[in-house]
Amino acid sequence: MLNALIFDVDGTLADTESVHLEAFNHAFQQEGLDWHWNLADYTRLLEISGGKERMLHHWRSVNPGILEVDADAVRDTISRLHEIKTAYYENAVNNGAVALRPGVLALMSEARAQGLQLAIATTTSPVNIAALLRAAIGADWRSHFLAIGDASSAPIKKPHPQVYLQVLADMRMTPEQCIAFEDSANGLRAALAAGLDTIITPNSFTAHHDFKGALRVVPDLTQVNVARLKEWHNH
Ligand code: XBP
Ligand code: MG
Repeated sequence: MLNALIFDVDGTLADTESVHLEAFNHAFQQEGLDWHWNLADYTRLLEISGGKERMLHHWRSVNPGILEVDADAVRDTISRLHEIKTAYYENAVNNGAVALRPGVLALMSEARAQGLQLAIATTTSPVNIAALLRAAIGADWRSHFLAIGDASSAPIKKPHPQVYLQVLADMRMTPEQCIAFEDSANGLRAALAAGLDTIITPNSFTAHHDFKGALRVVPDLTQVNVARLKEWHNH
């Protein structure tokens, strides 16, 4: 029985990562750091879920002993960089920098009309979800979702299944009642580890990832409807 659809955010609901990349580079420049991530850097760095974790991974790669020198100062700097980055990203999204991927809104509307619940399971920050969905759905966006798991509620990032397990518990549902939608190998591994059938919609940052175990890999959600999801899910 299919009762709920659980959506990842970045790369799945919308192609947000190029704006995240711009926001990270803005923060580095603001703080006077000589870091600048290009597309190839960022495609590789996206293998680390979570903006703070990603920046710390980069810092340790360019300065291996940095945490041994002054861990508190490093964490303070990462937090400050992430605040600057998130403010820039939120402003860019509020100014229309990102649209939902094709088919997303139609599938969400059809699912709700047929009595299915919607949920979100992401490693991004809560403000980023609100900015994206307020612009795409409207001020009442939060009422469309029965549960939301994000970086603030699930600090252990994908591929750990924590955020999916939390959302399933919040919805009081079993994995068998749900389908997850993801764009990346980390996201797929997290959803599979939570026991979820997973539909993958790759993007330019993740097209090369290994999607073994996905229920389906489709270019986008324009050809996906509730009837087809139920057919795939029940086999
Ligand atoms: C993708 C991520 C996030 C974003 C950046 O999240 O890993 O870290 O890249 O957002 P999703 P933050 O699970 O939605 O694909 O800087 O807020 O982490
Ligand atoms: Mg994603």
